Amino acid sequence: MKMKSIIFGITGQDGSHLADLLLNKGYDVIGVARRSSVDNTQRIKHILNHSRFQLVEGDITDSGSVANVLNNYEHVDEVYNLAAQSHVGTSFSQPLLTWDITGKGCLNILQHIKDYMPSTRFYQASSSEMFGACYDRDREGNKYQDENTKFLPQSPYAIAKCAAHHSVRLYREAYDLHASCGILFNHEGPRRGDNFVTKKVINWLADFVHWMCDNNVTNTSYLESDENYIMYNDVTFPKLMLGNLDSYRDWGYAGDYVEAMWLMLQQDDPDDYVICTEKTHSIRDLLDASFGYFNITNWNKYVGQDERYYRPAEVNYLKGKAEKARVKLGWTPKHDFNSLVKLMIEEKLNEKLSHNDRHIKCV
Ligand code: NAP
Ligand code: F7E
Repeated sequence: MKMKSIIFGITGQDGSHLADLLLNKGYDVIGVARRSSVDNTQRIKHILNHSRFQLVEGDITDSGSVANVLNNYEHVDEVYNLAAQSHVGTSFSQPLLTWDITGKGCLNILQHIKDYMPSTRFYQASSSEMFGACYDRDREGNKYQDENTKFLPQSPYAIAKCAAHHSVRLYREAYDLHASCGILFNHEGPRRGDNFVTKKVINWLADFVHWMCDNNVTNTSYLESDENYIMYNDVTFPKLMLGNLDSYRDWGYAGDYVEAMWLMLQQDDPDDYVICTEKTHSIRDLLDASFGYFNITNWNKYVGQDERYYRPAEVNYLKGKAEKARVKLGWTPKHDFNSLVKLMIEEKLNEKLSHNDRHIKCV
């Protein structure tokens, strides 16, 4: 029989990748998107007319809306909750909204599943941000986080994710639901939102390289810079403004990570799994790799720091251990940090080339 799934958060990075995966596996996919005054379907344009895909309106902060969506379908095999206010920085300025969406939203879905569709399998998008300031050490003294590491959340986002995570555990144990959490470390790709650090750096670089081409800058040594701008003769380009450059993240590719979500729901027993690459890099490493792609070594000349992008509390170090996922799910990531950066840059350059026919290989 054909499998049926519902994805909350369909318009987001992961929702779009997961829909691709499930459609390829032959599922019927119902994607839930909240009402928006502008088109929010950019990432799912390619599947909107797919015969097994249906887009419906719904908002996870409204339990009536969640019920309307879920009541509309019979024999739903799997529900994925990927919906969230997912920006950590924004969660400091909008903590209550973040709580309602990222924390309470999950409970709205869980409660409905418990009451009306207890045999449906449920996936919750938990996050490595829940570890916050906590880590363990291996025998060599290296820091890592896995399923046994304590949570010490450092943002309203992470607190909301912890609440959702514990709700899933409780409902699994108390009501015998097949409900699992993927504790996913940072994952990125060409569909990543523009205000996350990887995408922000790569978008800026693509624009900068185009600016150099447009102005016939054939060698970066001709460029000068001040606090805010890069200068060439009488033309200027704004510097890349970032916040903390010293945090470390375990970055993987979103397309690999949605595979792990699906695998969790195929297991006989529900459980929680850490999903990561087991490697960590700083924001400085990200700058080395992405500027390095264009053979620009001295990125300090082009990058500034701005108070606005610092957070009131930071997660300094994330590096996961995915042994449980490797052993139980048979999951391993296909992309590493360098191939991820290359993939994101090349997709961005292709996108720009298809918008206007300019050549950017002049550096
Ligand atoms: P994303 O691109 O920000 O997508 C979030 C999705 O949630 C969007 O479709 C958004 O809709 C939707 N949404 C927000 N508020 C909603 C509401 N009230 N009702 C219904 N839908 C709502 O995030 P992502 O990177 O795909 O991440 C997917 C999930 O994994 C999120 O829960 C995130 O917190 C979690 N996570 C992400 C990472 C990562 O590195 N990407 C790591 C760990 C965990 P709009 O398009 O209308 O905004
Ligand atoms: O920041 C630093 C920033 O916003 C990464 C979400 O998907 O992954 C993501 O959360 C690091 C932080 O991701 C800028 O301070 C410096 O240390 O790309 P990010 P995040 O906060 O790690 C987790 C696992 C999730 O669950 C979240 O949903 O980069 N940083 N300068 C900056 N970050 C941003 N955004 N912008 C800057 O200018």
